[in-house]
Amino acid sequence: MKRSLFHITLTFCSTFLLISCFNNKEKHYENSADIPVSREMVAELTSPPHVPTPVGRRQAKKLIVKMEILEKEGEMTDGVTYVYWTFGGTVPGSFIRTRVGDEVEFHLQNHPDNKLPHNIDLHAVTGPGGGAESSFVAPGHEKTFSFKTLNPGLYVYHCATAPVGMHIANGMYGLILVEPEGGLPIVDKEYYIMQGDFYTKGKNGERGLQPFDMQKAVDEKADYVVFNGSVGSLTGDNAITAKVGETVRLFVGNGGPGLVSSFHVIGEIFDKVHIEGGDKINENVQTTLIPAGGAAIVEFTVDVPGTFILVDHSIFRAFNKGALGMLKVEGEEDIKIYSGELRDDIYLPEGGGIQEMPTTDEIVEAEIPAKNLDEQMKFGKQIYMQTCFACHQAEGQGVPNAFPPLAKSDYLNADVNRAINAVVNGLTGEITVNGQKYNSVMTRQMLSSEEIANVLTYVYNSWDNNKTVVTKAMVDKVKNR
Ligand code: HEC
Ligand SMILES: [Cu+2]
Repeated sequence: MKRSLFHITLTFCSTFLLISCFNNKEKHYENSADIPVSREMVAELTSPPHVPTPVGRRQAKKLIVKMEILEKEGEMTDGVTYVYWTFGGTVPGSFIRTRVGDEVEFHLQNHPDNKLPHNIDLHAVTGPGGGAESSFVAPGHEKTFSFKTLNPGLYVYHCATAPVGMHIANGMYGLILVEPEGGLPIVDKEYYIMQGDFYTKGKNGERGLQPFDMQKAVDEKADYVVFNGSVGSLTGDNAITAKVGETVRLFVGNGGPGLVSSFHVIGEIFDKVHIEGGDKINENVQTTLIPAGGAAIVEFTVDVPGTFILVDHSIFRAFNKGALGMLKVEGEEDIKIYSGELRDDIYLPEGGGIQEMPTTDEIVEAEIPAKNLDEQMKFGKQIYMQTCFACHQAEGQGVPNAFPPLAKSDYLNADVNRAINAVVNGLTGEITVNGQKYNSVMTRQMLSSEEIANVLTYVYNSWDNNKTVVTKAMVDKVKNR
């Protein structure tokens, strides 16, 4: 809701801007490409729900962005883990704040412990692939490219490496804000929120490390729909906060990969919405649509205390799949505006977003040599689920045109030493598996001989393969060849 104080602040701000325009001899450029840059500066990057300091009235600069890609296990919800692929270690990735005319020098770093090559497509870039073509980077490498921010707005960035949908589904997206000259009007609180849909082998709530499920992703049947990468990332102690009378600005993005968001804050009306993150401002909005690969800036003044619930108003996603956050507002009641009985966490009883499931927790084994085939299978499966499944998939079915199948693979079954060698030293160049050609790169897997023996034994004794038992001695022999 708008209040007179808000108007006064606005009037004050515009007067201030007018005066500063008179004092400031800065030329106005019709074409953003002509804006000169003065000096260079390392960009402040923040993890959600925080955003960097506003650009204010600073001149356009050469802005150095250093973004590190990390593949890491994280918690989706209680008892459920997932291997996220991230820009900067979080989902969504680090927030980048620029102004129009900045010359961004982008350094994309792929951590040496990562397993896959990645790249970045920033929707704020004018150029082929949004930077994707120039930023394709292998583990242990860094790629640099540069671009000028021509259009103000709030833009999505994401990984665009094949299979693109899978990289996005694993969390590879974030927001980059390009502020207009002079900056956006100053508000009291700013936050960064991004929705994403996740597809796991097990159902919502099923415990353990859950691998990505390609078929569910293709069918757009999400198990989790969440804000900021996991269930509960914006609830309870993680809630965002404000005080009565403050103006809140939310930078809201939607990484997808599949679903469109109907963003709504229960008990608030957006005073302003920068529709789709662009220049056009709509006023007095209840729910705003945020496309996959799109964003919006919403602003509102909070008038009464309480807990306001952020949801995707496709409501089963909020209460059953996790798309639920909280804004906690402290301050004086105002019974003129709202007289009702407001209680903290009023939606919690049905809003945990977690369906309790019977647990089948697996015990994590210490690294001791396997005593028999049963143990080899058990240890091998664990390694497979941590290391190989990201590419070859949970049932060894692979991903068409990208990762060959290990299930019923003629290539695998024909030559055990060749398979050991692929895991020990990596594999590149054209190969044919079950009549399909693949020409890609498998990086060498950093595993001990014992682990390689176990994982290959697991693979050979699963999915209709030829039941070869691989021993540590066989792996050592290939290693010492
Ligand atoms: C980063 C993705 C990735 C990971 C992780 C990965 N592989 Fe591969 N794998 C590939 C690719 C790509 C190829 C095909 C390489 C080519 O085209 O030359 C391949 C090929 C193979 C092959 C031979 C082809 C076939 O289908 O039989 C075997 C065997 C294999 N991988 C086993 C494994 C095992 C076991 C693990 C886990 C320890 C693993 N891979 C982890 C991407 C991966
Ligand atoms: Cu990627």
